[in-house]
Amino acid sequence: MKALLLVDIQNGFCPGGNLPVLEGHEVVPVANRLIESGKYDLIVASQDWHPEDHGSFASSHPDKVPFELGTLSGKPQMMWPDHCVQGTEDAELHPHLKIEAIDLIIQKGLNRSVDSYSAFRDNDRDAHTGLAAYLKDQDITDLDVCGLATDYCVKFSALDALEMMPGVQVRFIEDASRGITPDGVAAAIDEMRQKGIAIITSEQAMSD
Ligand code: VGL
Ligand code: ZN
Repeated sequence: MKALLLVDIQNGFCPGGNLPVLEGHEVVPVANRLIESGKYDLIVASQDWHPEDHGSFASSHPDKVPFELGTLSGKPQMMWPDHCVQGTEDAELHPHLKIEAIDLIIQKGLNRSVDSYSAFRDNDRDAHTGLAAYLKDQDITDLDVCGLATDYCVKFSALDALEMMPGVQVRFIEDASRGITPDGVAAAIDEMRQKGIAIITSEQAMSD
């Protein structure tokens, strides 16, 4: 059984959003082709879903500006611009994404005192979203991961998939993903490959 995990394809991470990823919207048509390919038994999407005073926001810290390193609950934390606040347009999945084909949406980042890049668990590896148990329950043997942003939520989701679901083949779909910085993307791809995640194109994903 094969599943596709679409990570954070939200307005907030596309041009015009509050934490825009360069060309972020370009993943949408690719994701739609994957969805419509008929190759997947299950399609899951994650949604960054923060309270307005989330501790990862620079605005929650009097002396911090966005993209500066700070701390959250005593641990190093990148300070982000306010983004994907619950109930705002910024937090909505991209309007052109084939949302009706998505079987499950996992919301994350709700707890203001810890960030949650991965769709599987928070950055402290403490609270689980239930996604790993759900995918195991559905007898998923193969998981393809893509979306936004490659160097944060996509990478952490793919690595957690590998770690939390031993035996599941995990692949990263490069052209269905975009990242925040070029260096970050290169390092993320290296790390994923090194840890056993196959780096593939959407063509490959749809051909086998
Ligand atoms: C993300 C930074 C903060 C992501 C989410 O979806 O990659 N990055 N929150
Ligand atoms: Zn976030």
